[in-house]
This record gives sequence, C-alpha cells and structure tokens, in this order.
Amino acid sequence: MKLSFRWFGNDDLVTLENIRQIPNMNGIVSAIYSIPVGEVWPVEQIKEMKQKIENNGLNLGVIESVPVHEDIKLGNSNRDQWIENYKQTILNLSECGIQTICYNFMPVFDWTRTTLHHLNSDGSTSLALSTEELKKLDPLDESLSLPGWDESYDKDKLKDILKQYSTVDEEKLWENLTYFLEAIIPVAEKAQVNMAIHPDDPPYSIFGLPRIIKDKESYARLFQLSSSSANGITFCTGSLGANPYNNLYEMLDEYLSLGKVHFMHVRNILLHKDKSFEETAHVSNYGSIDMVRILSLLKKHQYTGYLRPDHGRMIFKESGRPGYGLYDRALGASYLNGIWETLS
Ligand SMILES: [Mn+2]
Repeated sequence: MKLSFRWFGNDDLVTLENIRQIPNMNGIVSAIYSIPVGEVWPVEQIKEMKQKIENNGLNLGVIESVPVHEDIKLGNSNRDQWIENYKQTILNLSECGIQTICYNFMPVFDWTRTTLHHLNSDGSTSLALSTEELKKLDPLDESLSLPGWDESYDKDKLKDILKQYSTVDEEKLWENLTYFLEAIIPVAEKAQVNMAIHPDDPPYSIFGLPRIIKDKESYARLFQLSSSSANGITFCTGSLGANPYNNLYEMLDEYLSLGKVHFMHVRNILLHKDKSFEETAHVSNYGSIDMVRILSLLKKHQYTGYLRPDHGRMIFKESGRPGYGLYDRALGASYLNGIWETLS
C-alpha cells in the first residue's frame, strides 16, 4: 500500500510543502483543473504539474479525475469526438508515466451532500447527507450551490441537461458506459494505464437521475464488460458504505482477488437507519466502518496500489475546501499508518 493525498493544484490552500511532512506520504492525487471537461490534456501541462510535485519530494501517483463529458454519458451523437479526446488524454498521461486514472460515470452531479458544515459534538464540522433534506433539494433552485457540483453549468444549462437525461434510464446509462469502455479500455491497456471507476456517491439515484456503480450487482456487470485489468475500480469505503446492504468486506475481498482494485479511498461515515450519514474521523469507533478489517484485506492481498485518506472533518479552526482540509486528513493518514504498521 502506498499512501497518497489529494491536492487541488496551485490554488489549493493545502500546500505540497505541508503534505510532504505527513509521515510516509508518498503520492499525490491530482488533476489539471483548468482544462474544460472533454478537452485533451496537453503533455506539457501534465509534465509541469508532475515536475512541481517531484520538486517537493513526492510522486504524481494517481489522476483524479479525468472527467467524462456529459455527451458521452448521455450517448449523444457527438460523443465520438469527446471519446477520441479522452483516448488522447490517456496516451498523454501514459507518456508522462501515469499508471492510474480515477473517473466516474455519475450524471450531472458528482458527490452530493445536503450540508458541508454539519456540526459535530466536539465542535468540528463535516459533510453530511440527510435523506429527508435530500428529498426537499431542488437542483434548479437559484440559491443552491454545493461543491462537487459542476459550477460551469448555469441554471438554464442545467435545466437543459436534466431534460436530456429524462430519456436516460439505468439501462441506457449502462449502454453508454459500455460504448465508452469498449472504446477506451483497449487504448488504456496498450498504454499500461489502469482505469479506476469511482462508485456513485451516494450509491443510489438522486433527483431522478440514474446511477449505476453502486453495489455488488453493478460490479459484476462492470467486470463482464471487459476482463482487462485496465477496466478496474476505485474502492471508496465511504461511498459504498452509505448503502447498508453493501457488505464492504466481502466486496473488497472479492475485487482484490480479481485484481480489479487500482486505487483506494478510505474514510469513515456514521450511517443512520434512514440512510442519512455524517462523515466522521477515520477511526473505526467514530463511524460504521471497520478500518482494521479494510486494511487487513489489503494486507492479505498484498495490495501495492495507492490509498488515500478521503474526506476529513474541519478541525483546529481550519477553513478551506470542505472535506479537504489538511489537519483531519493528516490525522487519518497517521491512523492508517498505525494500522498498517501493526498488520506488518
Ligand atoms: Mn471517494
């Protein structure tokens, strides 16, 4: 297991100088955020980012994410051009030594919460999702904006895209994912790049939009699409753990044995009866996920890929990007280091 940390580039308040001081921190997980979704990532820009990270004694381990253009997810007639661009980006990343690309296939909205500032009893704040609140949320409400949502859509554009999705059900979305993977997996395989699809977060339909990467059945179907190891996954404990029917340990055990796990996101959530949850400290007894069991499985299968502490709480009066402060993610990393050392 190689420990890594998400970094949002030069604008991130969390600096590489700080990240490198976290014990055993080896890799950086990042992306080029200035490139519009769907455009090719130029080699020069990838090299520049990589160099900056290496100058700080770290490695660019994983790209998270290369976003998939909405036309591909919708199966629109112009998708082939976006897919050609995506292939070129895979080749360019490969040329720069990148071996793992995280991506997702969630329509319109990326991860979704109902609050970014849930107040915990110790005074820290964290991201949370209330299923009751979620029912009341209207994505077309002018005043509503949550990070994780693509800010590049104005409300009219959003209205238009949601309308386009009215004819896309789960089956159609599977068809569109199949079309995409049939095009890109052979290219990734040849370039020795592992594609690692991230599960939907939360792992069920929201706002009437289809969501398909969410449970055991989804993964069985995904793996059937291509047996290539380039067709792999990002196993995210927090996302998959938000569905109480997902047995994380059985799933992880199986997918590791299949060689499908290329990247690990490790965080804890406290899951309630109605499927509402709060993101907690990484430590097992704060939430619903047994971290020792998760890391034991990685140890059992001699997992050599990257793992990152996922979202953290906001603690020590830190302000910044919700879920992505320095302090709680550093505490999470240290905790995971401790488990790993014990297992070793
Ligand atoms: Mn995740």
